[in-house]
Amino acid sequence: MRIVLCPLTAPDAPATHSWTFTFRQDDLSSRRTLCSAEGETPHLHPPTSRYACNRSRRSLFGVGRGCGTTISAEKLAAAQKHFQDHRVHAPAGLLKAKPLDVYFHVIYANGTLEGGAVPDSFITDQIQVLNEDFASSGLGFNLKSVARIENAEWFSKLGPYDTADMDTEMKKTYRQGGAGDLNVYTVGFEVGEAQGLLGYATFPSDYKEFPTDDGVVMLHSSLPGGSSAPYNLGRTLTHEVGHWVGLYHTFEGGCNGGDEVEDTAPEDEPAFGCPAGRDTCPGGGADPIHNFMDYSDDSCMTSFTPGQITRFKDQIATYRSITDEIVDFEA
Ligand SMILES: [Ca+2]
Ligand SMILES: [Ca+2]
Ligand SMILES: [Zn+2]
Repeated sequence: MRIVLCPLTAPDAPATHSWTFTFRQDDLSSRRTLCSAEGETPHLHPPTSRYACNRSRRSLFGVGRGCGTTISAEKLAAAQKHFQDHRVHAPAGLLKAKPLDVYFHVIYANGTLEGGAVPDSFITDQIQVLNEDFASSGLGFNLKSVARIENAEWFSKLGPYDTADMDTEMKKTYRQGGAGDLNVYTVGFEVGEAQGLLGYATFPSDYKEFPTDDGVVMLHSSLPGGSSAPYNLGRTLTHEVGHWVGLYHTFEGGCNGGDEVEDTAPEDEPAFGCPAGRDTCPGGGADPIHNFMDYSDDSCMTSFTPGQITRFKDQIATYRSITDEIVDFEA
């Protein structure tokens, strides 16, 4: 049994009361989800808990980024221990590996933009944003192929915890490449528990056990040019690829700091909008609201820190075999 803790402070709860919801998944293949408020007996799919767990504030309160990538404190600690024990240290400086191949999969319901039939220009613009956002690390992305798949049910209902296992089925059918190849699927997250999500991703350390699951699923209208303002400048994919290369949310672990990166200030809860100067935790200066791994608006997100870049270069060297290529020096 895998347990995913998903801390969230509800605005109508007493200020001192932090709600912790608990996922209990029997196994990854069934993705059955049990949620409960802390201290309650878990029960299957209670709407408010599920909203909170899966969709964070965007869905609960109609505002805010919804990222479905969650990890329990226990699993994070185990993953971090494994990383420390097996860490491959990438050389300092820009990563010199060749650009990663990106396999894009457009799941659509019909031929309209609302139905998920995004034009090629949205996708090429998205790859450009991704390359710009990761440029300071040296990591690059090369669009290898775009597959267009008509499936109204997947488009509408597929999500990280869908009980019908559409996520698993889709990836099993269409995923391409190996550990160092990025597969991106665009869907609608229209109904059910995934409604309101912007995206979710798998972590590098999960690849070995669940290779077919590997990749990013994202909302089609969050592509650059899409209709999901203020989340339509391409930062959903930057954020999700941040997870895919091994980064956690900047607010992971709250003020105790849990993202395993020294130079990101601890943050008590996700930031929404662009609250300049917000400072929710003692020490470390203001909250990292401009970081790609927070929940701020796309226009507010501008950077990874050097510590995050060091971490993800080592994560992808360790778990995705993405390493600097041997450079021939002139004598
Ligand atoms: Ca930190
Ligand atoms: Ca602070
Ligand atoms: Zn996220």
